[in-house]
Amino acid sequence: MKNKYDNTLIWFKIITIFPEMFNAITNYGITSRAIKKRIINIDFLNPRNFTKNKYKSIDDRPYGGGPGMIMSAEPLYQSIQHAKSELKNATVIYLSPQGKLLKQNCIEQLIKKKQIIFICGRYEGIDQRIIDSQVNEEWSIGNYILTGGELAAMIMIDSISRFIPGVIKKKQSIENESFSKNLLDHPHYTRPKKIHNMSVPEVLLSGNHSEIRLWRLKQSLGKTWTKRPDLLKKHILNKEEIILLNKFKKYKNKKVI
Ligand code: 4HQ
Repeated sequence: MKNKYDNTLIWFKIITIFPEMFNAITNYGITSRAIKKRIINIDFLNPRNFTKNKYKSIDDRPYGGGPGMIMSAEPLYQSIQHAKSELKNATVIYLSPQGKLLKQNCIEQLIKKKQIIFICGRYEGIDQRIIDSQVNEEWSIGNYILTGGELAAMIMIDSISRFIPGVIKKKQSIENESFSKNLLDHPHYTRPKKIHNMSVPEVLLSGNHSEIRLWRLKQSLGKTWTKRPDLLKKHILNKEEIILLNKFKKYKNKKVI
């Protein structure tokens, strides 16, 4: 008999001392729906449950001295072994500022993995021997310091999930998006036609689909040129786009764009 878990595309196991934080993705929005539809599966292992000491402490002072505490190796090691025994083909990911910087094209690669174990560190980080012996990939969500890896893991799961076929209804709404093309999205408008004396660009009400496409592409190019010139440099402009961007530049001070 085909069991109801068969269609699960990605299995996530998260090693964290704060599993409740993940309610932010398990209980809300599209990620919550993806779990209910069993497209993704998320469960947790708390290293505190693998401690052997009386106080269930998961941290200790750093060898060599210095401020802060380090997550002890043993409870993490036990958690990872347990996780691996359930997900036999898993990639083990540690979130840290030392990791590879996460970009949209990385997300597109990560969705190919079927099983991912995330290690969420707290304090000053985890014992290096865990990284050396257990971790397959280190990822960073950006060049800033967080208080723990949980938010970073949630960001990774969130952005991976929305890329899985069936999680977001319209395939087009994923493909259309900025980063795959190194262009920012065009502006969006919805009803009503007028709010507080501000109207919707006439062309969007015209029903002329080829004009609408050109307008959106021009806005998209113009916005990227204005706000993210670094992205635009990576985008190879075709003839049509060169003309549209020049048009945008020409009128940018005249507010008729
Ligand atoms: N931390 N991208 C330190 C991060 C981080 C990041 C997570 C802080 C791990 C121990 N994680 N803990 N940036 O700043 O992923």
